[in-house]
Parts: sequence; structure tokens; C-alpha cells
Amino acid sequence: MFEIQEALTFKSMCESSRKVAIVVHAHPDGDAMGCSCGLRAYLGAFTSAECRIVIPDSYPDTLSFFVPEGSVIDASREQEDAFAWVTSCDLLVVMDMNRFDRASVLAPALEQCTSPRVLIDHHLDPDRGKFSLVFSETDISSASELTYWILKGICPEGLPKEVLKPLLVGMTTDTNNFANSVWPSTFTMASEIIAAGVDRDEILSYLYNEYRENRLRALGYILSRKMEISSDGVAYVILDAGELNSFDLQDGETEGFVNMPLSLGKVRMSLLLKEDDGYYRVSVRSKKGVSANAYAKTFFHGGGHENASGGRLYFPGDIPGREMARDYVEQTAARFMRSTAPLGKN
Ligand SMILES: [Mn+2]
Repeated sequence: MFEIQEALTFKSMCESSRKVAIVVHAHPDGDAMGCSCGLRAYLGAFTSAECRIVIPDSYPDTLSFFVPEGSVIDASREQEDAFAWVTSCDLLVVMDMNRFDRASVLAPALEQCTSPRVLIDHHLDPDRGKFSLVFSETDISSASELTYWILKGICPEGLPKEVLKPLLVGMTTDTNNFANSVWPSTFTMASEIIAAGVDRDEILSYLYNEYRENRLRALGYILSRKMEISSDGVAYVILDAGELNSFDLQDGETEGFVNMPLSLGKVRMSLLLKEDDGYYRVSVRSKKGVSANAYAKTFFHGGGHENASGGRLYFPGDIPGREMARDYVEQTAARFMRSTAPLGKN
């Protein structure tokens, strides 16, 4: 874990700032919104800095229950305001991403920002050279958990619930409700936050009991009609734009789908490909002993965590056309799995 001195340095940077920009990755998920809202609430409670969370594109509606009104600038809707805030801030905090290009349209603004930049992240291979202060831990559940330990370290008087609640949300979604990437520190964090009075049941019902009907129907269709399993134990689902539209699937509504095939004994890695504009967005999950990170890095310009990664498959570029995605997945998965030691030998 980080040195307390680094956390105290961060504290004095926050206290001497007037205008803070927090930037998270494109397609912000629960962890990205959770850690950013938690830090913003801390700044609001303990400093006089004005802070906006600047996001490359919109976050799912299912997360709106904890995002305060007026706290976010969405670059896909207000590009000029987003750029202006990032390039004119006096402190930039980049969270839940390891490289500027993960912020897609905001990457040039991050590059242009001349103020001190701080990274708070839990992905592999952070681009350390771009930052004056780096908090990077990979043996941790989430950026929200890392944020919790930093803020707890600099705030001996105790953190208010408006800081703790979004951090608990972010940890919960990134661990898939304590199913993966859970460490002893993760339980400690959860236990301390619940003891402080944050209502976890309320969070769980917002996160997991408020879906729209289309999501469950799409899941049924995907599992019965779309999931394929290769002889090497790789499950994959390829969704084209037409299918995503016909189920009216919004961003975030497919969250968790990619994990489901891993419930099968014979499946060791699972992929979900969703068609976007000229490329597929690829999610990769793997069981222990198979590196989702290495696979995503080698074949999909991506990476992330050892067992949970993402990337892209461009057409044309990586493959001549979208209809070639299936062949590409089959071939690369076979090649990759044959180079990976068999189950039980690693
Ligand atoms: Mn995360």
C-alpha cells in the first residue's frame, strides 16, 4: 500500500486547490462514478475547492441514485465545458484508469492540462510518467477501495456518509458484490463503512433489484441463442448493433453478463463483444491460471486486471469486416489457450 506521506501530500494538494477536475474512463461504471463521487464529497466537506467530475461519455441511469446533481460534466454532451474545466483546473485527479487514452475524447485535454496530475488507480501498467503523484495498487478490489484508504489516512476525524456511500457502491460493483477481486482489506473497508451507518441494503436494491424487463429478456436470449463455447473452454457472445438496439440495451445493462459463462466448469475464459462504431467493445473475464489481461493485451489492444480486462476489435483494421469477428475470436482463443498451461498445472 502507499506511504502515508504520499497521502498527506495529496491532502495538501487538495487543500491548496481552488478548482479540481476528476476524470474517469470512458463508459464510466460503478467504480469510476463511485470513487469520483467519494473524492468529490470529501473535497466538498473538507476543502474550499470547487470540483467537477468530467466524464468522457454518459454513465448508466442505474447509478444515478448516488451521483449528486450538477457534479458531473459529460463531454459527450458538453464537450467545450468539459475541455475547459480539465485544462483550466489547478489540480487534476485521474481515477480508475491507467492511461490517458482510456478517457477517449478527453485524452487531449488531459495531455494539455499543465497543473499537477494525480493518479488513483488499480489497473496493471499505469502510465506513471504522466503524473506527479501516483497511487497505484493492483492487489485491491477497486479504485473506490483505494480511495477509501487514502481518504481514511488523511481524515482522522472520520469520513461522513456522503463520502462513504459512493465508495461502498464502487467497491460493490467492481467486485460483483463480493464475488471477485476481494481482499482482506475489502471486507475491512465494507465493515467499517457499514458500521459508520451507510445502508448497504438500500445500495444493493438500487444496484440489483431495479433493472428493466428488457435486460432480463436479453440475457435469456443471449444465454440460449448467442453463447458459444470453444473446445478450449472459451465462451463468447458477439452482439451486433441490431441486437443491442432490438433489446434497447443501454450501456451498463449488460454489466455482469460476461461473468455468467464462468459458472460452467468447462469454461475458463469468457468474452463479450458489443458492436460500436467501427469496432467491437470487448470484455474478457477469466478464471485463475488464465490471464484475461494477456489475452486482451495481445489480441484486443487492451488490458486491465489479471482476470478482468477489456479492449477493442476494429473493423476494418484487425479484421476485414464485422462478420469476421467470430473467426477472429475462435482462432485467437485457440492459440492463446494452447499456450496457457492446462488446468491444475499452474
Ligand atoms: Mn475499477
